[in-house]
Amino acid sequence: MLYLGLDAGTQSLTALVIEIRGEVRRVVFSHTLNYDRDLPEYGTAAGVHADAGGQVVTAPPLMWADALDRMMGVIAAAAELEVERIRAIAGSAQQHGGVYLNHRARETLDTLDPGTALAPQARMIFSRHESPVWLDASTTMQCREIDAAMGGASVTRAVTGSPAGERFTGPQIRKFHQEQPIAYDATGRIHVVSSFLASLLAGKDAPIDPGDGSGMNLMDLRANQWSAAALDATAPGLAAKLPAIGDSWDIAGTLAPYWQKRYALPAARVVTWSGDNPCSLVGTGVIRPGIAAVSLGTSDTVFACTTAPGGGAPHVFRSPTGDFMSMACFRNGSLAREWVRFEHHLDWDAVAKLLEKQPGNDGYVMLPWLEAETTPYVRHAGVRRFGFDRFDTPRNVRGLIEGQMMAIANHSAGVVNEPIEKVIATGGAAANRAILQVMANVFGVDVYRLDVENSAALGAALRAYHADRLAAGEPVSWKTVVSGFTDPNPGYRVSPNPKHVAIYEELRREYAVLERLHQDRHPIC
Ligand code: ADP
Ligand code: XUL
Repeated sequence: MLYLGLDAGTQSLTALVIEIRGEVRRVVFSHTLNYDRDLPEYGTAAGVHADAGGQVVTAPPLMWADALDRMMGVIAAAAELEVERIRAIAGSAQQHGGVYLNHRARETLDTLDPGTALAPQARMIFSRHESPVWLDASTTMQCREIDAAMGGASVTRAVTGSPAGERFTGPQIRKFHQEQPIAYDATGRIHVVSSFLASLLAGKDAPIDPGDGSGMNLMDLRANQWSAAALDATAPGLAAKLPAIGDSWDIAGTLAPYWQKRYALPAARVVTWSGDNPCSLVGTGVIRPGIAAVSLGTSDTVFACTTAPGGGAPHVFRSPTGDFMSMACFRNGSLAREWVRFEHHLDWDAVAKLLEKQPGNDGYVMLPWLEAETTPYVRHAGVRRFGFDRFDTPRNVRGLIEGQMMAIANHSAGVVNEPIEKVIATGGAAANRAILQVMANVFGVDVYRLDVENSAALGAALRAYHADRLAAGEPVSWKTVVSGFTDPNPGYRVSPNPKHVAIYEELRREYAVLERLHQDRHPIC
């Protein structure tokens, strides 16, 4: 049997097909479309449109639909794939982004013409042509209003799993309602990116899964239902605009006639999609407590599986396995690493050499907040340097990476909630062994990289397998689902250097103090 996992990331759409046949468990196909490179007509940079100040960050939802259409064409044409063996399709998408559909969208999507590409047909279905994405930081006022209406940030957090957050769908909906009330009224359905793409595949309104639903500030985390209080605090008439919440393993439908006819694809089951972080939890095999998964993508995230929603994590989501996942998200991930690399005219090998050369023990520290940061909450963007200036290339490189790793490690304590046994590293920058060495030294435990690079796409494919077997009346445990795909490869193990662990233990305390002192201040330089 073949299972297709799609991951609609910030910068690209990836498809990954796995084969599961008896003892055979392998990845048989993988392909990525990069929005900037492969869909240049949408004019995105790093997958988004940002305003000059970087506060308002959006992407055209039509681009995501178009990319999905092109990807299904690529899959159908792949000589190495027997597409008729695809049993089920599940997906993963960047979290938080809202897709606003008008009242005519349903009818348009029900009657798609397989003789024409999707984009020209879908052009008219949106009541908002630019979707705010998770990088948007323009809803501070709405967050305050929502928290106040809920009875305080701690109440919003207790109910929905997170305090009102700028990038979360609910505050973004509130801002849309306040600034464009007519367009809000013209909105018949508000999806998240994951449920929007699942709806396109299934040809009907797909549910939002609890994993991605908990990234909205709208869902009651314990009940897996919309919270009436959160909806009331957000915008009028919202309940009627939201799709249902379904289980992560629900079958949203069968691949719609458009796809079957246009690309000669089979009547595969379309499984409810989830967010990229919840999918990565499955794709990294982090299905039990005690393991920290660190994803070094556009943003950096650290997450862990927990059996109860408590703890000190900035965010608690539902996991697509039915448990909970705790998470912290760092906005200054790869974009900040790219910045220091360009600023100092380095390629990744040169960055790695600098990281290998100088251990961080001569008293310099950088708070790596090139952009306004989410963990900890930092409103005033700007890196803060202590003990060096902006011309010192080695210290800028080390300072940034070490600062990022120390922040991740310090904030992991509340996420994992128990001693960390090991770290699983994923995402684009996990390809850089020198960065993983700094991570191992800072955490003081072994860091593993997985064989499959896109853990969100793999997680989606594995979720397709799990849901398909469940629907067929032959349920498979999560342990069995992930086995053979997410076992850490010992060849990719990076072990800590005890001397550096001792240095970082002290530096981490210093970093935490500086972080507290400066998070509310303007940068000095
Ligand atoms: P996302 O899924 O969030 O779009 P990825 O996980 O694909 O992002 O990561 C993409 C990022 O990986 C790029 O922006 C780039 O900065 C980073 N990257 C790629 N190769 C390396 C490397 N060798 N060292 C450090 N970072 C790298
Ligand atoms: C998580 C978050 C990001 C996006 C990026 O809260 O904002 O990790 O999901 O894909």
